[in-house]
Amino acid sequence: MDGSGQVKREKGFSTRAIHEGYHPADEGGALTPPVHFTSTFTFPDVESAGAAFSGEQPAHIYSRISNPTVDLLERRMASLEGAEAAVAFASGMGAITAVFWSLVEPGDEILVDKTLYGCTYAFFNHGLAKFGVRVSHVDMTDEVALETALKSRPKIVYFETPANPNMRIIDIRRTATLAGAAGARVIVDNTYASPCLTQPIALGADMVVHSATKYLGGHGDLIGGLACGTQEIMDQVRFYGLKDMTGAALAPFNAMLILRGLKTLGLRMREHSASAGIVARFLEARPEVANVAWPGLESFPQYELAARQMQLPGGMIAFELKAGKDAAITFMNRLNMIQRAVSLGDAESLIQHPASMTHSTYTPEEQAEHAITPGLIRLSVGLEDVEDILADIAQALST
Ligand code: 7XF
Repeated sequence: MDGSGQVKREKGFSTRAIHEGYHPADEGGALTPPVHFTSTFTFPDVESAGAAFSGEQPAHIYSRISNPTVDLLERRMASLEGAEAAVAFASGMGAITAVFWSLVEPGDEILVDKTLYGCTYAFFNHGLAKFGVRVSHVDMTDEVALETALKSRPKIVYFETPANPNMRIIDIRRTATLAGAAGARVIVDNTYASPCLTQPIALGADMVVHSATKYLGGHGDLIGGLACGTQEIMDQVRFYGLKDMTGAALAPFNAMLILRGLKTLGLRMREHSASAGIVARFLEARPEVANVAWPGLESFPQYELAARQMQLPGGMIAFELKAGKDAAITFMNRLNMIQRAVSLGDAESLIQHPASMTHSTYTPEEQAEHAITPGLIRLSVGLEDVEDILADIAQALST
């Protein structure tokens, strides 16, 4: 309670996405935060520079390590993910690689889900594995298989939910409980859901990573990444993973664009979800379509888990045509408005073929093993009028 007898509560998600961490009065009344275009920071004397370098006196030193504009984005994202701290990166892969270089050593085992974004899969299996880290894959939707895999006591448990590209949902609370009991840290790639729809840390995860290129930025005009977690781990990730191992620092201009994107994240996710629901139901009713994976469909195998774990089902759909891969490619080539492109979460609807595009880092045998089917189509439902999205799909299916 405060003096007025009101119960104090944390401000809402969109309010924090707009205001968190910034006070116009500190910047001459400027409504929007200034962008600090600077590579380095000056010191009045060498002694204070030394105190900053030793960590005795916190200060910005050099923009590969920290920058006031990037710092504001990090504070805002930490708030939205319910984390103590966050670190921003030049890309989602920058975030993922810096986190792993910071936390694993040769001989460690990491346990990762069956389906991962193609470059994450390549980093684990071709990158980390080369440096003596054991990478084990398990289907984390299968509790028995997960419990068995945890018996070898991996250091880290890592998954995406919904998974790119096939929309499998992992139960964060259950996985975090089992992993925690086995002494593993849990890291969730929250790119598909965004913190607006899923809050992994509140469900027991230790860390969250993002490709900010997607819903967080939201406008297809930048590449960026974020990691969120405890202050202690984020310090390690910043002062080792970012500073020394990857150098994948986010530019202040891109931090400003992501800050601008975050202001409308709630608004956009509600619209993406609403339109995706209409598109998913339309696809499901079409005779040419074999199956549709969208977490809000009653036919979705993990419908109840998704309803429990996600505020809304989101804007991503995966589907297959009855006539298979060649028909899928012909269908995609016939689209007029919906753009054939990788990436997702933009205002423009984007469609792509995971087997030959985002997930071509898997061999065909690996794709078969990891539930990435040859005819799978991935659609990121944009913010255009939904009637126009439906009309484009209808003409491409039927001509
Ligand atoms: O380094 P990026 O900002 O592109 O982010 C990497 C990344 C990390 N996690 C997930 C779940 C992702 O989807 C991505 C990037 N995926 C894009 C896509 O699936 O279309 C990349 C285009 S190849």
